[in-house]
Amino acid sequence: MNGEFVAWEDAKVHVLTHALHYGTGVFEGVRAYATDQGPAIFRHFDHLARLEASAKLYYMPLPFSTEELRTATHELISRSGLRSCYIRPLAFRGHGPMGLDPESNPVEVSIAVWEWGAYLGDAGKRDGIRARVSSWRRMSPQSTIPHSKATGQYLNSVLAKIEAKRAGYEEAIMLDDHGHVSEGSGENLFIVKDGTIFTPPQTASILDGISRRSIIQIAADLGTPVVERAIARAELVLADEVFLVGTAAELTPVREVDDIEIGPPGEVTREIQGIYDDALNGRNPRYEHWLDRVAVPSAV
Ligand code: PPE
Repeated sequence: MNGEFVAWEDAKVHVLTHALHYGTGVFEGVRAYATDQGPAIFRHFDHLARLEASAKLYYMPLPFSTEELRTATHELISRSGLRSCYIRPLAFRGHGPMGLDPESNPVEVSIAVWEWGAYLGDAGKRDGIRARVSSWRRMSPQSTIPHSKATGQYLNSVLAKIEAKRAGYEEAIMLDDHGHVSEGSGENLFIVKDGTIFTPPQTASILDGISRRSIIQIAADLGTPVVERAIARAELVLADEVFLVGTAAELTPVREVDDIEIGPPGEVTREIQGIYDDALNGRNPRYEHWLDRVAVPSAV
């Protein structure tokens, strides 16, 4: 936290922290996986680059370089003793003047690690989840910045998630302000139709997901065509396969949308999920360059 290692119970902020009042923070969600050669952080550089981009879009200068954040994360994992973990870097406007102009508030930075299992459940990863199209639209780029992973913007996802859960579904799928499919509350979305994979484009109010990029690369390497284009709501239920991808959710199939059965996880989903799981867990040499390996003291 702000350059120091702080015990879990001491990692606290003042109630007048600017970001608590106005949502002026940016963050990342990253995972490290236990491999034969110790913990490996998946696409760490890409996540840190996106953190910088998120901060830039909100006029927030980061007080640490990417390399400093990377080194601190390595040491944090090493000290924690965790072999696999979720990693949450956060940069936010701290305690200072109140009011909407944050530019003289300090930018504080923390990184936390903890164990976090399957985000949409182990059964969800295996058998697929039930999703509904949200009544809430994904935030418009005309009012905030979908490309920035900013804390305040997550109120939008929180509303969608609460609505979906209370109605008995595991996840919400949000449309953009044109009524085209955008993404899940915390995942990007893919559909498969007649052997082609489709995913909403950068202009559909999506977060530029790092799992999304990885899936596009894996599909390209398999020779499976991937098309980034606007997706109509009806195409979700008419798809052969639907799946969600994100750091927390990894690759989670969707078996039902709006109470209409799509079916158990299909062939394309299964194949890509298998390759992706191997890549995450350091079992596929082809994707070794995606791993940032953490040196930890060997067990005594
Ligand atoms: N869209 C949204 C809105 C989103 O929050 C995420 C990640 C993604 C897409 C996928 O991005 P990526 O992780 O780079 O593939 N959501 C993070 C936060 C989840 C949370 O509940 O917190 C995550 O998966 O870590």
